[in-house]
Amino acid sequence: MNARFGETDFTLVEGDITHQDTDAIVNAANTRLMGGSGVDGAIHRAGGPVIMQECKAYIREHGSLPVGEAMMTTGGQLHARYVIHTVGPFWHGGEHGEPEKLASCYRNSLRLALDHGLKTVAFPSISTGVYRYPMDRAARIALGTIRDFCEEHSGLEEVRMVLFGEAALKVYEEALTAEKDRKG
Ligand code: AR6
Repeated sequence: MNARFGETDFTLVEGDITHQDTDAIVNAANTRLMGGSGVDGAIHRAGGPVIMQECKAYIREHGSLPVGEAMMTTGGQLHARYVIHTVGPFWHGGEHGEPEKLASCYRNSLRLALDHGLKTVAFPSISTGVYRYPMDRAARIALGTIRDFCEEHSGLEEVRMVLFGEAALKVYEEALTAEKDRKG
């Protein structure tokens, strides 16, 4: 399913984030950038040790990456040249700033991509695995934030969301239909 947000093509696809051929893929990381399961584990496995080396160097220099922030490493052996690491919020019921923090993940990742002159970016559904953010709520935030950013900034050719499995894709497709109805 596709949409046009400002000058940017937006696409929803089912698949594996590590297989994407975009300039950058986004990692659903943790504040210590130490790797983990889910997307994080898959990216480090597929990209090789150079990504972890760069994450460790970043932590030594800057300390932990706060929730909602983003940093970038190279992509190692991935098709994507870069990995943007962002830390989603853990779901504590929605009254602890989770929506704002999740929106920051998408905004800061897109800003980083633009600042580095990248044209195409692929996101997974941040926070909806280990961090237990309800998928339908996360989808609304992801789509609304990406749309607002792309309508305010030119330079990105494609933003892709890569959903793991048919059920996740369906949730995002319904959210995209609602988003189109909301804003036209
Ligand atoms: N490609 C695309 N999506 C995937 C893939 C994949 N290869 N694998 C899982 N997903 P998660 P989080 C989906 O847990 O919730 C890690 O341990 C998955 O079905 O990867 O932000 C980190 O180190 C889910 O919908 O990220 C952190 O500690 C979504 O990607 C913590 O987990 C996100 O699931 C971050 O948790």
